[in-house]
Amino acid sequence: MRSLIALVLLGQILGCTAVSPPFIPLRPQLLPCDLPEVEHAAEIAVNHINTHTVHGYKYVLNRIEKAKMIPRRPHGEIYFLEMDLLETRCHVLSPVPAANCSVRARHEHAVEGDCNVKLLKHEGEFKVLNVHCHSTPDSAEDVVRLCPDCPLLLPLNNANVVSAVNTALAQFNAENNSIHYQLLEISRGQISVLPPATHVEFAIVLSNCSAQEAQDLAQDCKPLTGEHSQFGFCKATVFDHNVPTGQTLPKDVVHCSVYEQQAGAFHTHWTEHHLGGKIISPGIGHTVLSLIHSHNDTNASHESHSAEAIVPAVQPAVVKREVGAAPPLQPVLVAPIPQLCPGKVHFFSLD
Ligand SMILES: *[C@@H]1O[C@H](CO)[C@@H](O)[C@H](O)[C@H]1NC(C)=O
Ligand SMILES: *[C@@H]1O[C@H](CO)[C@@H](O)[C@H](O)[C@H]1NC(C)=O
Ligand SMILES: *[C@@H]1O[C@H](CO)[C@@H](O)[C@H](O)[C@H]1NC(C)=O
Ligand SMILES: *[C@@H]1O[C@H](CO)[C@@H](O)[C@H](O)[C@H]1NC(C)=O
Ligand SMILES: CC(=O)N[C@H]1CO[C@H](CO)[C@@H](O)[C@@H]1O
Repeated sequence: MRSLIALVLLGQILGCTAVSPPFIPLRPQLLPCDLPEVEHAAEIAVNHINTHTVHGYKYVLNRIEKAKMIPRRPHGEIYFLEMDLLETRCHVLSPVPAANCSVRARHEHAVEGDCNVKLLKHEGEFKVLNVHCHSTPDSAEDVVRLCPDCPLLLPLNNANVVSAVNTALAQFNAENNSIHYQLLEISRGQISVLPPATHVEFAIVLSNCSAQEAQDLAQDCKPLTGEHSQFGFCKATVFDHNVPTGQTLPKDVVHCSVYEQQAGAFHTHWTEHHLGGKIISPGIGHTVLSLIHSHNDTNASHESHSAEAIVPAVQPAVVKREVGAAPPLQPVLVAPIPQLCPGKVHFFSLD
């Protein structure tokens, strides 16, 4: 199989494809992961992922694991990429572009996203056809090895996490009696032992109630939608005063950023997604909110599926070439395959 791929690659290098008989099926071609073209495709894919994710954080490209391309009939090419992403500190609601967001450090319990992406390149433009991602936190062992006292991620429905979020949100709301925010999503939760505290991050949405109205009839308060909608994101540290530490604990720290409305953003769907019952508590039992699972574009079905039959398609083509006497090809068949992938690590490796 490896030598077959080598031959296919060599064919490309020598420009043999130009003289390929027309009946040879379209073959996939492995691409070097650091090829500018592949990196460009990955950039488009990551941007797509960030703009279509409704939970958690924006991600940035860490490494391209594998890349291949198949010509598409009648024109264009289909690219398949396997990529590793890393979670940034920017919530998906934040208007800050992912490129400007800092990557979460390993000692904060980093989270990796693994994505398989399919793109169409046509007339020089890449278009994402399909994305499949899942996100996983770094192992607890890795975090502890790097930083024995660093807090680990907890399930998002952990009782301490939920309680800390409620305390923090109440404090934020108490600072402004005229308006009232509701919880949209708990995005992260960690507990530290010294000092005894719960560290949380959560997204909020402006409701139609004042603080007073919220106290009187909380169940009647609903998130404002459409042009009145307003989202924010909070980070808080809530100390556990019940744990005897022999020292006075500081005041709880709550910091929220309320975002300006973003033109053209998909956020109108946000409230529905989170509070309209379409997505049922994504955090239950999980330490991280999952990255988008899939996105599909029905227009993608135009592509030729026969092109994906990798092994059988190559076999007869190789025989044909050998019989067809292309002498310069022979010695190179035994040459080692150059290490094309994975590509460079942009931040740090979680392997
Ligand atoms: C993002 O970074 C670029 C380049 O450093 C800068 O020009 C731009 O203003 C930044 N944008 C935001 C929203 O921070
Ligand atoms: C309270 O909310 C109003 C309306 O958004 C705002 O104008 C005001 O600055 C806020 N006050 C504080 C103390 O946050
Ligand atoms: C908020 O909206 C809900 C649903 O539209 C409504 O029942 C409730 O009375 C509103 N609350 C206030 C204080 O306007
Ligand atoms: C599919 O293609 C049609 C016609 O080109 C276009 O109008 C439509 O917006 C496309 N759908 C998607 C999801 O891109
Ligand atoms: C697997 C999957 O998500 N399929 C969906 C692709 O998109 C079409 C149209 O938007 C849906 O009907 C499918 O369920």
